[in-house]
Amino acid sequence: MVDSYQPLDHELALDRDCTTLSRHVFQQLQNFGPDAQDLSALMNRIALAGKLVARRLSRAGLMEGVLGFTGEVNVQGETVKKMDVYANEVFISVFKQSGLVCRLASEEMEKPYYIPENCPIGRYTLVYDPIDGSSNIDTNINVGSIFAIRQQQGEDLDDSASDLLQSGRQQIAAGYILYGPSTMLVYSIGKGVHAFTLDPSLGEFILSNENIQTPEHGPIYSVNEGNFWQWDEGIRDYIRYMHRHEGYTARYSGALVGDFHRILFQGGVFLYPGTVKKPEGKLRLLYESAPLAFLAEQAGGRASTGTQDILDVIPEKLHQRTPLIVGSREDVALVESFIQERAREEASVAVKT
Ligand code: P6P
Repeated sequence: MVDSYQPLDHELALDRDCTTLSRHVFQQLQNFGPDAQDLSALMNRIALAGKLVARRLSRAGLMEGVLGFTGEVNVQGETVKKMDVYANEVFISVFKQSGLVCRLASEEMEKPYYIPENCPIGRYTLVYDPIDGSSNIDTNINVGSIFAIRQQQGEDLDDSASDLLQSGRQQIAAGYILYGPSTMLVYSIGKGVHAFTLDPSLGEFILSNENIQTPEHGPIYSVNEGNFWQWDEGIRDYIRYMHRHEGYTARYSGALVGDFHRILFQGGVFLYPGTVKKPEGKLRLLYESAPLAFLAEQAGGRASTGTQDILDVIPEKLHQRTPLIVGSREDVALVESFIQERAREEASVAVKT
């Protein structure tokens, strides 16, 4: 028995190429029980959806009917891109006949989509934003898909999916797929955050970054400063602080997944605050902010509305929006401190008047 066996380089490379998503789930859970089997299969289906969307995006400019608008407006009141519809249908298709997921709740659908043949068996719900940042698609800039898996609770006999209106701490798994120079799938099942890179030659997502930790602090702040005059004073005070102090740099792509991915790896903060027109913010809670908040906390970071942890917010409706401040612990706290300072000042003025 060789007790200090050193694997050869090609053995290390082969082992790495065999660390697919489904195997990684089992490695984390250290068992092959029914729940582990479910999660492994669920992640495999997510990976398939990512590959189908990535394939279409990679050839969008060469194919008829892929780019541009459908002429429809979705439940969010946003114009729908052809790619939004395609990606939404991809997720539905890969979960049909899977026996895994009973319901899919999507940004693109007013009500959840039920897969009745799966419901007696699959008690999971997939909540997802099939293509986030679709305004970037026609100019070939990165976009993403965001997902979370929740356990269906109760029978949902009236198809109201009211059991989905629970805090993000009920999420079993969450992640995103970033369609960038390479296609990456980043996920967590509550045991750290891990990234897989699609190897087109294999057609597999292969483990590329394990146990990602977001730095306590980073130089990047990511926000659409075009909304400056619509923000509350506390956010404006924070932005003025960014402008007046060295060591900060702005990065903003207009697509949440890419902006979040940068913060996850390099540190700093992404924020989409409420505005005068949209005090609740633009980003959706259930399938955008809560999944990313789950990842942020798993990577040692934080996610806040500005006054409350995102993962503690209990939605009152499926497509509820929320302000989002997410990233390094110190940087999220700095934004919150400006909000709190303004609130104190406004409270003391109110007392005096
Ligand atoms: P704005 C894309 O439409 C999106 O939902 C997110 O991906 C992105 O972070 C945000 O909206 C961009 O919004 O108002 O800066 O264009």
